[in-house]
Amino acid sequence: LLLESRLWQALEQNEFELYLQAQVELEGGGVIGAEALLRWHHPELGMVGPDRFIPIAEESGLILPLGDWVLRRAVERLQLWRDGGLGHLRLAVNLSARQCHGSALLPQLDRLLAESGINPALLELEITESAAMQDPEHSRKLLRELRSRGLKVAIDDFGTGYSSLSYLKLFELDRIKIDRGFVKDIETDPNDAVIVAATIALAHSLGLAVVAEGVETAAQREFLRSKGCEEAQGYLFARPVPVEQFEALARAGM
Ligand code: G
Ligand code: G
Ligand code: MN
Ligand code: NA
Repeated sequence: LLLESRLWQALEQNEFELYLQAQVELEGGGVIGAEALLRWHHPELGMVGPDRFIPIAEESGLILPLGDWVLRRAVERLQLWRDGGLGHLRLAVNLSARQCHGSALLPQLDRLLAESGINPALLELEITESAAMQDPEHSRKLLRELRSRGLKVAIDDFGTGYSSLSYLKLFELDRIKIDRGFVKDIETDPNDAVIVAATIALAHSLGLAVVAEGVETAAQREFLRSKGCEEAQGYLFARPVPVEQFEALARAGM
C-alpha cells in the first residue's frame, strides 16, 4: 500500500525510466533491436523492478497512464533513432492486460504514429498469453487492428499459459517469445530441449518468427541457433540497461 500511494506521484514526478535490453540475431550476432523494460527510481527504496509495481499499477488503474507514457517514450526513441543513424533498430514494448482490453490503445497509437511519422514496423507490441486470453475475441480483433497499421505483434512468455496452441490458432501474430523457463534447462532437461525445438519448428511452419528469452550461456545460444531460432535476448548478450548504454552497444555492433 505504501507503493500504491506513491505510484501516482511517481508518474508526475518523472521517477520512471525505460531500460532497454538488446535483442540479437543468432546467425550474425548483431543487435536488431531492444525490449523496453520499466524501472522506478523510488526516492527512498532505490530502484524498484516492474515485478513489484506492475501488478499494483494494473490493479489501481495507473497502468493506463503509465502504459501511455511508455508508448510515448518508445515512439520518441524510435524517432531519435531514425534521425540519429540507428533507424534499423526495432523497439518492443510490453502491453498490460488492461491496456489490451480498454478502448484507449488504438486511438493513442494512431495519434503517436501520425505525429511521429515513424515506421510502424519498428514498433513491436508484446502481449502475454494470459492477458490475451482474458477476452480472446476482443484480443483477436485488437491484434488484427494493430497489424493492419503495420505494427508488429509478439506473444510474450510463450508456453507458460494454459492455451498456447489455441492462441496460435486464434490470433494473427508476427513473433513468439519463448519463455526463459524453457530456455533455462535446455542443456540438462531433454524434455525442455524437445519442447523448445518443436516450438521453433511449429512457429516457423505457421510463418512466425521466434525470439528466445533468458539466454545466459553459449551452449544455449548454440542449441537455439542449430534449431533455427532467429533471435535471442538474455544476459549472455546484454542486461537491461539505460537507453544511452544500449545505444552505445548498438553503435558498436556489440
Ligand atoms: O524487467 P524485468 O526485469 O524485471 O521485467 C519483469 C516483468 O515486468 C516482465 O514480465 C515485463 O514484461 C514486465 N514489464 C516490464 N516493463 C513493462 C511495461 O512497460 N509494461 C508492462 N505492462 N509490463 C512491463
Ligand atoms: O517481458 P518479460 O517477462 O519477458 O521481461 C523480461 C524479463 O526477463 C525482465 O525481467 C528481464 O530483466 C529478465 N531477463 C532478461 N534476460 C534474462 C536472462 O538472461 N536471465 C534471467 N534470469 N532473466 C532475464
Ligand atoms: Mn516482454
Ligand atoms: Na517474457
